[in-house]
Formats: sequence, structure tokens, C-alpha cells
Amino acid sequence: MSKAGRLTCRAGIQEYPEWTLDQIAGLVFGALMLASAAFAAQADALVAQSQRKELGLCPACGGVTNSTLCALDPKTFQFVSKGSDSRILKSAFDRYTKLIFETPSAQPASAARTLRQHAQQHGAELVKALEVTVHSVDQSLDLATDESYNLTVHAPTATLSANSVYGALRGLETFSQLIDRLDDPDTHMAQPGLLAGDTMLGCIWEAALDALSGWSKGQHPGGVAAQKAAFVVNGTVVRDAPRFHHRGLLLDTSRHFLPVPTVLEHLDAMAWSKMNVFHWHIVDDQSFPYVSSALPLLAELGAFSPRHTYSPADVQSVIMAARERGIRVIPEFDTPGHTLSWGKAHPEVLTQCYGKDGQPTGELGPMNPIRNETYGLVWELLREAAQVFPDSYVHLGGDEVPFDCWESNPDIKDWMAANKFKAMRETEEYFEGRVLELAAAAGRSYIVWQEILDNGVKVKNDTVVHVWKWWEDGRQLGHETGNAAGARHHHPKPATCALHQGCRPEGAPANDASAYLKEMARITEQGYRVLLSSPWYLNLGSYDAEEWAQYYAVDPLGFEGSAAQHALVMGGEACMWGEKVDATNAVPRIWPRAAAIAERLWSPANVTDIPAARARLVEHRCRMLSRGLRAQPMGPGFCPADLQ
Ligand code: CP6
Repeated sequence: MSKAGRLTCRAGIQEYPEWTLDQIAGLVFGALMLASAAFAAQADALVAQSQRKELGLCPACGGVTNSTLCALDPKTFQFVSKGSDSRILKSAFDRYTKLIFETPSAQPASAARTLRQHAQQHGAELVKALEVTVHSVDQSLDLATDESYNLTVHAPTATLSANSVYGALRGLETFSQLIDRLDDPDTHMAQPGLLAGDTMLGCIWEAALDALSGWSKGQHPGGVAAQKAAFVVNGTVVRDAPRFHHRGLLLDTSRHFLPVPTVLEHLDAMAWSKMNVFHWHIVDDQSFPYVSSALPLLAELGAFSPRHTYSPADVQSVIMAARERGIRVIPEFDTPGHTLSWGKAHPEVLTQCYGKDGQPTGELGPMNPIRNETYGLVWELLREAAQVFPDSYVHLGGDEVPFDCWESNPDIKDWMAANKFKAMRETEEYFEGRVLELAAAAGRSYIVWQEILDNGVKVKNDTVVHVWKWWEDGRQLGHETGNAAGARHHHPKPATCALHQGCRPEGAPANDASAYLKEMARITEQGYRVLLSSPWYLNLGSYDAEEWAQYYAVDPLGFEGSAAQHALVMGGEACMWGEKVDATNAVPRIWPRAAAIAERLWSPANVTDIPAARARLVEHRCRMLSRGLRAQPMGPGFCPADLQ
């Protein structure tokens, strides 16, 4: 091959690129054109055009540029830490070495693209190392952690710099996504259902092998062909930073137990999508799998079985794996509702419900707000949780408190009368006031579900409010009679309302965006910080809907409010409730759809193009499969590494 037209591997600078349908059409057309040297002029134009094409990064980066092709040699490529030794960085180097060099290709389309460029350019320079510089030795991980990074892919040395080690982790993920593995065409040819464009791969492959043999033959007897794969990466400059600090995933381990390896799979997938908060809805009505050292009976009697528990060592391993991936773990101990499982060991902290006849029904309701034992137990648990979970936040729940059981209880009625409480919300306020005080005494900031604010409960101004409803209860904020009327509606017996689907009040729309955006406006108006989850309930869905596109179309700042109000939006969380989800289906139900939410929370507000996002997600899903995660498909098609 002639070296005349050879370009060096260097980074180019461009504006944030747009990936239009015209360009897709152009590239497909280009792949066909390239077969003939007679079309060299068109091919030149296409290479220039492809350089404007958005890379298959997920989430999209705030400033991607790309230019010419570089190669990586898996035998000699090195990650180099330029600063002090960091265990977090070292373990990330190990993970990404495997993810880059020991996983199958994820990108048939982009492989064709880079191969084409490659053949065009007659060669590639070798990137020998990625040098990583972290400016701060502080490895604390919290809401304020700076996750920005700058990445320059360049021969012979690529560089990654970040203010924190966690920014470096985000940059490593991006670096890994930039690299294409070009497998032996025979492998591709064996795939069923090949399209014309993929057949082209075989023709271009020969040219690429020639081009790559310059660097690899000398080092490996037999050259690239024997090794069956080559690794290429575009010269690239990425300047990237998240739009929101809190980008979470809620997993519910009470309705079904999720084994630790399943939880760890999700932590990996989160890191691949640059999510940074694991909201661990660890206990609820149905089971209490969290093994407390101080209160072991809670799990002994409250878990489904001894097998369905998280030992202190399990919890540690989750926290450690999360930390290595730059993910905070925020546990939720939901009170006073959703606590039936606590009652197995400690029935005294739950409320006895009474029937119309004035007799106890035998049913237990929410925690009993008038007994000191209740607060003693919550205190013990929160105090221990503050030692076990390093994050400065704890989620205290407070959602869906059915007031009817409290209302039915004569002791609570007497107590309210003695305290001159008229509305049940005053009792709720009393309860929350005490529990929030306990969390503060344990040294924790707290997050609560929106009902607490809706019911007019006064909380400290550093409280974070988690918006999850997608309908209005038809009551004014802080109104005296405002209570959990909605909660009563959507907290029915499982038989009448499985999965909470359709459990909203009669006539309320299925998904009313104005309801939760109004709620965001109301809460930030009062000066509270806020998290959004309403539009991101992964457990809801239908066969036909492209749910990911609905998630994606949401803008957490899409409510009317001042800049100060918008500044109070910390981000949001995708929620996967566990009523119908266990280790068999959690992964495909969550991924890749949660990645659409991850991108909404990471990428700039103006990254809204649905076809472009879809293309990224399709590739991201194939990447997840390549990396061993059984993510479900976005639609018809195939991946190079799909299950056979
Ligand atoms: N459990 C708890 C739940 C839900 C909530 N809290 C829930 C409500 C509606 C739907 C899904 C889940 N299962 N503790 C609400 C925050 Cl659709």
C-alpha cells in the first residue's frame, strides 16, 4: 500500500457534532462507493463527513471531536497513572483493560466506518499509552464531586486529565467506548442476516490488515491475522462534564431479593452509563433483607429466608464495588409506611388497625407514631446505618402513608386530642419531625419522598425532596385537609392493584407531565432541593411504546421557575420497583432503557435528537451485551455479540 495519502493520528477540534439522517444515508452510500478507487473524490468527502459524525458514545459527551485513525496494540498498551497511587484508579485500569481488549466487538456499523477510514488513510499510528492525571488527591465521593474530564486521543500517547479520580473514571469509560475492535471478518461473515454493508466489511478488511500489519507484524509473529482482532480509535478530543450531580438508579430488594452478584451487575452497567447513585430501597413491607448487627432479629424474622439477606460483608462488598466505580450508595429506610416487615420482629412499633365496630381487625398499619419504642428502633437502625453506609445522605421514605389505620386507632385519636392535633397531617408532621431529627443526630442529611412536603410537613431546609408521582391528588400544598387521599387509592390490596399500575386516583391521567413539573416548581419555590423520578418508572411500560424516548424527552428543568429554582434540581433517578422483578429479569428490564435516563441527566440540555440518541443506545446495548450484560434489545436487529 502506498503511504502517500497517510494521515497522522492526531486530534481534531470541532464543534459538538450533529448526526443527521442525511449523514447516515451518506455513510451507507459511502461504504458502497468505497469499493472502487474511481470514487476516491467522493470517498474523501465522506471521510470529512464522517469526522463530523457523532461518535457512538453513551451518554453523549459535551464536546466531542474526532479526526484520524489510531491503533492500539493490546500486548503493549498501558494505562499510566501520572499522579500518586490510587487504588480506585488501579482497579479501573484492570477493569478497562478487560473491557477494551477482552470483549467482543459491539459495533458492526462503526467498525465498517473506521475500517473504511482506515483503508482510505493507508495506515494508523500506534497509541502506546493513556496517561491519566488526577489533580486532587481527595477521594471523597459526594454530591459535589467534580466528574469532569478532558480526554485527548493522540499518538503515541493519549492523555486523560480530571480534577477527581471519579472524573478520571468517567473519562476511562469514554476512552473504552471510543475504541473499536475489528474482528476477523470470518466471524462477521458467520453472522446470519448480514446486510450488504456488512458484506463490504470483508472487502475492506483486506486493506485494513495490510495497513495494520505495519505495526503489528513486527511485534507479533503471524501479525494481526493470527491475532484475529485489531483495535482502532479515532484521534479525539473530549471535554466532558455532567449536567446534573445526582444520576441515580433505585433498586428494590424487598419485594424480591436481588443476589449480590445481580446488584454488582447493575453497578457495572451504571458505570458504563456514567450513573453515580445507587438508591438502595433495601427494605419494605414484604421483606427485611438488611442484616443489622445491632438488631439482627429484623432480618432473622423479616427476611423471606436466611438465604434472602444481605450480611454486613455483602453490604460492604456492594459499597466497595460501587465506590470503585464512582457510585454512591444511598440506603432507604422507608417509614412510617412500607414497614410491615419490621413488624415480624417488632410488632410493637406498628399501629393496630381497628374496624368500624371499634374492635382491632388484627391488621397492622404504618409505624405507631405515639410510642417511644418506634423512635428507639428507628434510632438504633439509623445510627448503625450511618456507620455502615459512608454516604452523607440517607433516604427516609415517607411515601404512601395510609392514614385510615391511624384514624381507626382509639389510642392515636386520644393522643391527638390531648395534643390538640386536628388533622392527620399533624401526626405525620410529628412523626417525620422526630425521624428527621434522628437522622440528623446520626450525622446524615436526608432525602424524602414528595408526600411529606405535599402534606405540609415542615422539614429542615437542607432536606432533599424526591418527586415520584405523575398525577395531582387534587389538593393544595399544605392544605389542612390535604392528606394521603391519593395514598389510600393507590395503596390497595395487591389483588386489586398489582404493580401499582393504574393505581392512581380515578380519572387521573396515566402520565401527566404537567403534574410533576408543577410539583418541581412548587418545591423549589419553597427553597428545597429536588430529585426527579416521576417520568422514569422503569417498571411501567407496554409492548408498543418506545419508553426510552419518553424518558429521554423529559427535561428536569422544564418547569417555569427562576434560575435559583432550577439550581435546586440535583438530578434524578430511574426507579425499578421489585414487585415483578427478581434476578431473572432485572437486567433486561432496566437496561438499556435506564441508559436513556442516564444520558438525559449527563448530557447537555440541547442534546435532544431522538434518532441520534437511538443510534447511540442501540450501540450501547450491543456494547453491554459484548461486556456480558443481558440487556434487552431496543427493537429489531442484531448485535455482533448477541446470544446464539
Ligand atoms: N414502594 C414504595 C412502591 C412504590 C413507592 N414506594 C411505587 C408506587 C407506584 C408505582 C411503583 C412503585 N412500590 N415504598 C412509591 C415511591 Cl407505579
